[in-house]
Amino acid sequence: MAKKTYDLLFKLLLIGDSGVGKTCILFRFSDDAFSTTFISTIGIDFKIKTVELRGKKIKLQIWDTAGQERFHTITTSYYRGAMGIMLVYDITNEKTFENIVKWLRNIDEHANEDVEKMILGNKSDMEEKRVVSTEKGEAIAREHGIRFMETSAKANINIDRAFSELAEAILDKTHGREPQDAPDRVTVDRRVERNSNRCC
Ligand SMILES: Nc1nc2c(ncn2[C@@H]2O[C@H](COP(=O)(O)OP(=O)(O)OP(=O)(O)O)[C@@H](O)[C@H]2O)c(=O)[nH]1
Ligand SMILES: [Mg+2]
Repeated sequence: MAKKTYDLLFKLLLIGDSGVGKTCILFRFSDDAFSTTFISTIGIDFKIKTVELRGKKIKLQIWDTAGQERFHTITTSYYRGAMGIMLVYDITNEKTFENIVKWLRNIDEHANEDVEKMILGNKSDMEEKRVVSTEKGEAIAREHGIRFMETSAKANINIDRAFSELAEAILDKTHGREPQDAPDRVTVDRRVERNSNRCC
């Protein structure tokens, strides 16, 4: 029998304007690395990292979307499967903060209703170039009842913490649920599900 290497699988999604640092946040979290070269994401990409929370091994499958408008159709098609979404803006770029409401609207339109959300104000290492205050970030998060954190992929500030908090919030919700694709137990479950869903 195949050995199960994790207890739960959580699917997370990173969204936000192009250039705010989504790929760098993910790269810091998964590989503990950072690059100053900006290579804009084409379409969508993902990375896997397993973390341990409250004695459970949780496999995080993290989808990194392209912020560029031209990929909007493909990226929004990934919202539905997400259990947690990180909305990222850049504290040195006002426009990316203003667009947070636009990204929130996208979530309302395309994601599951019970998706866990978190707003991240990234590039907090660039204090001298800051144009969005911490208070403004906190206020918009409070207004929408969402968690908030300022991060820096470059200086490795709050990156692990952000993913842990989001995963913990999902864990609180899904507590006790079985893994979705553990190789040693899906066969029977999937068949039952497929038969019961057949409608035509
Ligand atoms: N100073 C600083 N620069 C950062 C930080 N995070 C990312 N950057 C820089 O910002 C630029 C864009 O980062 P990306 O992670 O590629 O941005 P993105 O949000 O993935 O952009 P798209 O893929 O186009 O949506 C790069 O030049 C990074 O080096 C940070 O925390 N601090
Ligand atoms: Mg990217």
